Amino acid sequence: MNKIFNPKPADWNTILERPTQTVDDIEATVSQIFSEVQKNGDQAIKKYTSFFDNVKLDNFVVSQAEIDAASMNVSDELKAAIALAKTNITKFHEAQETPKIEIETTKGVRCWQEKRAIQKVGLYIPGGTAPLFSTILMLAVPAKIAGCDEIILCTPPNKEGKVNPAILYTAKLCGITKVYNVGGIQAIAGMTFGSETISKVYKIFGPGNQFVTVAKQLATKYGVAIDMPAGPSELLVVADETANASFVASDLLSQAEHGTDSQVILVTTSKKFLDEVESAVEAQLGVLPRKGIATKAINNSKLIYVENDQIALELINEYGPEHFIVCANDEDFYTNGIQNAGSVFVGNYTPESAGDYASGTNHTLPTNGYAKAYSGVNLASFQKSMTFQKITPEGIQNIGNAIELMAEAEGLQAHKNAVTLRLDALKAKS
Ligand code: HSO
Ligand code: ZN
Repeated sequence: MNKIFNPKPADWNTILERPTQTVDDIEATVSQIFSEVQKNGDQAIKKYTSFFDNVKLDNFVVSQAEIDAASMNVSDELKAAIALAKTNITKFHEAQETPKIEIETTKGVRCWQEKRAIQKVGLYIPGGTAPLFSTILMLAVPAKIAGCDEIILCTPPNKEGKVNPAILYTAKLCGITKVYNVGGIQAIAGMTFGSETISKVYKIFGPGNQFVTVAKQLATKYGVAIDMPAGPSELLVVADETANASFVASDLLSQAEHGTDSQVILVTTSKKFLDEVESAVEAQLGVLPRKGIATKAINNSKLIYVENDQIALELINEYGPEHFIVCANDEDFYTNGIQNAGSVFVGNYTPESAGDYASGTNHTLPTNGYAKAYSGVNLASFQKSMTFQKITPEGIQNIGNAIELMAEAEGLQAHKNAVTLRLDALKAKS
């Protein structure tokens, strides 16, 4: 791990630079596949499934029988764990429901705001080295609470052309009935344009590799919304001598094992603690099944010593981590002062894994500094805010003249007329 002592603020950005992602060469491939899927639908989707995933599928709809059968291949213990996680995620996301807001802004002018579900959403669940069935809970639970009418799920086939049973089991548990055995660019293109089999959606959610990320960005050019621009996982821990070095090391490794490009950072006000974490990481890393991946991520990671909490906080806000763990004596200083982070974990007994699976918060979060401007997935991600208004004759008399004057000043006579006609009609009546 790279140790850095008292970095100057002018150097923070360079030190905290994210591992670079090359997207230029991917864009051409993504565009090509998009235009083929737009033109040839299912046939193009199957062609690219065979090309990228090396499986030939006559039909990529996962049958109800297959979805039902998955339950046999998930242990009772795991089912109970998934049920606990689902309960907590449901509780936390149900509590995010907001009431209708209604006020009279001026006498006779009533304005209100209501939420409506996004009718059609597509969830993307990656396969690859770790089948993240927990992400289904994070996306499908709020989608159901919001009341989305159509929730479809795309996930890539494994070498045998099948979907991991835990993914199918969790999808069924969440009430998803349409599961497609399709991944990568072709899945995102399918959800963007629709095909004979896949229905077109209004918003696409979920993590993925660089190809999926670029494909989601291209989807937005065709008017499909996405949850957020995604990037490799990140964790920043701030800790002082009141923290536990092996706990902190385990947290750093938990994010490091996601991918070779994951970024984990320790910021500490104790030089002794910094050394303790370094040794603890080395000790724990050696026995991890995914040590190959985690080692590469750890090699890029930083252990940063700063003189006090104030400097630490400024540096953290400048970085804007996806996950932020606070293991410091003055917790409140950090929880009150943090401006830019996807999700915050407070205290020595709050591992980031808790939020990944079972505490109730969402684990689909902004990376790559997007925490400065984006929220993580939450109930509102599956809703739109709509505004309504109703104006009485008294109301239009109260605000009409202001509208006329402003419309006139903008040179928009027709706008002014829409008010003037009504005010004249009211005058004639009285
Ligand atoms: N930490 C990941 C989510 C996840 N972790 C799923 C385990 N499973 C999001 O950055
Ligand atoms: Zn994780």
